[in-house]
Amino acid sequence: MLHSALINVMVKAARHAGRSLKRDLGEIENLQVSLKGPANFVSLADKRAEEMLHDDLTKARPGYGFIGEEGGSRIGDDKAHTWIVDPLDGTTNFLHGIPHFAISIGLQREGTLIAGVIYNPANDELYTAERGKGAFLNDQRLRVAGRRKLSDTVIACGLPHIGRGDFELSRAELAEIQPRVAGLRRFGAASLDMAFVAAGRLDGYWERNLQAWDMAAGQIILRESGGIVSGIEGDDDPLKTGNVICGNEFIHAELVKILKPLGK
Ligand code: 2AM
Ligand code: CA
Ligand code: CA
Ligand code: CA
Repeated sequence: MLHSALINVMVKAARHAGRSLKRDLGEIENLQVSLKGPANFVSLADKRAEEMLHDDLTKARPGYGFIGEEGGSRIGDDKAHTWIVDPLDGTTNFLHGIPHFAISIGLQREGTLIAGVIYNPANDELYTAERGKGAFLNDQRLRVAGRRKLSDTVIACGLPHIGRGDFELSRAELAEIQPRVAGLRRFGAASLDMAFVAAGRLDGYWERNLQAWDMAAGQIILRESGGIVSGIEGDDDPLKTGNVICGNEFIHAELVKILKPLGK
């Protein structure tokens, strides 16, 4: 797989931080877990990985802005470009030894996503995309699934937990979606949920109350796989609203039709 120079920079940084996460996964008991809020965990693993990503990306592209979950924003001299980084998406899985988590790196130019990389070091799955050039899982070109009937689909969602989200709204969403689909899943890492839709493993995914770093890379990988990504309104920007619905054009539309009225 021949990557562009830009994707190479992102992949090298992701693999470097991925090795750190893999080491840390082997000694979870030493990771000094702390709470940023109720059930909002952060550990040395998140912080180490973010520092490595910040250093590698900044060395390769000096001046680019950087938004990371654990470091907040840093403004650079180059006002056009901004990295949007989640050093460890799926911290709760990670801290439980569940090998379903990822590093997520998105790049915006003048407010438009131009590249994305999502990497799960536990199974070495690497998702890449560049605007106009398609999306890939390792060497394989990605395309969203073609199913058109909700009754044939496997859909993933996010669920609120202690300290985050609207439980009543979530129950209303599940009550509508669950009886209409072939399978409902909750994996716990938003970036990988989006990557799975891009790869056609999942037919759709929705979640509320996310942050830009959960979705930036996923958004461009999905679009380059022929998928549709929006907020719950159907035409809003997930990076602004923090809500996301994705799927192929048919399943995306079906999910919007059901979920949009519930949030009112
Ligand atoms: P994280 O592991 O990087 O925190 C699971 O539903 C998804 O929601 C994960 O991608 C997770 O990202 C994110 N998430 C978990 N807790 C969160 C919180 N308190 N606020 C915002 N996003 C959160
Ligand atoms: Ca977090
Ligand atoms: Ca995240
Ligand atoms: Ca994170």
